[in-house]
Amino acid sequence: FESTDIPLPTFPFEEYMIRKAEQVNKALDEAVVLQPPVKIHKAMRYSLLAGGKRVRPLLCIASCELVGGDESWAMPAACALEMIHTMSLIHDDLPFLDNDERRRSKPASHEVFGESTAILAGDALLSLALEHVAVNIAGVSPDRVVRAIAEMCSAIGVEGLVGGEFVDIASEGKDVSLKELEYIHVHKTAKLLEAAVVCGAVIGGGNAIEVERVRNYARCIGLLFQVVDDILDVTKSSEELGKTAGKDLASGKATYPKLMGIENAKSFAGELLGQAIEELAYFEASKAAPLYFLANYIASRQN
Ligand code: GRG
Repeated sequence: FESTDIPLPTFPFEEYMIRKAEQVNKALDEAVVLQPPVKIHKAMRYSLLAGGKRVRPLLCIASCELVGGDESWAMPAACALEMIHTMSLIHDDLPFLDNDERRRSKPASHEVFGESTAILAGDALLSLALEHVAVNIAGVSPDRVVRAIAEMCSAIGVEGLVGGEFVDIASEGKDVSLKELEYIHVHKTAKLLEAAVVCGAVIGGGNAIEVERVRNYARCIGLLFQVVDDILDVTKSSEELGKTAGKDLASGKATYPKLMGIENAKSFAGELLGQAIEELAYFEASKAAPLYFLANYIASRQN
């Protein structure tokens, strides 16, 4: 489902991703200092610095730069988004939620530090995220900072991650309709990706039209992210099927391929990618290139 009919601008995307991810990793490393009480700080750093594609920070920075902002303005928000994402993964892996022993190719936080420390490390990352934005954004007017924080909070709470997780848990063992599946994915996955690009555009000084365009772009790639995830679950090699994909299939969890068939799920992914790219047509192509390639990366990723 690559958008083969749309000409690719020339852009060193891989180099861009590596460079930006390095900057983000450095900023994250500096944001959580190892200090007493050591165990909880270790747990926070363990999960935050355990790898990860850094998609949300990259979206935030790319969106800020798209509307003429500077990377340094967006960096505290980019780090905050990764802290929020990481805390949601720590909590999601807990035995009473998804009960996953591994995350980002390493033992899950609760396996290493115990459940209570994992819960508290997640809580600490969440509050640090918001504090980090409020305290560390420099050179940006306070009203933009407040708007960015509000956008993040809405992606965290019942209109976002919490709401999506709640409905996901509530629908366990039941037949899930396509509409319910979309609700879960929009809230569990798409909202934080949306917050990432919107925060970037707001911090970068984007006008209302620009913010709306990137918001629409993000809504498409957010859902695309999950549709692709579901397709990967089906198409992963049989060797990998013993792990996460196998678990999802065995648990009878609803997925796009299950509800609409693999071919329809692939077409849906193609449509979402096309729509996302259409939203970017509003911007100068050279400036929109990072977001353009990020959408293609999400569509064609293999993990
Ligand atoms: C936010 C207060 C609060 C609580 C958390 C547990 C929970 C509520 C929500 C679950 C959220 C969740 C685990 C959503 C799935 C998100 C997702 C698509 C994860 C995979 O993202 P990638 O592929 O992972 O970007 P990496 O490791 O690359 O960062």
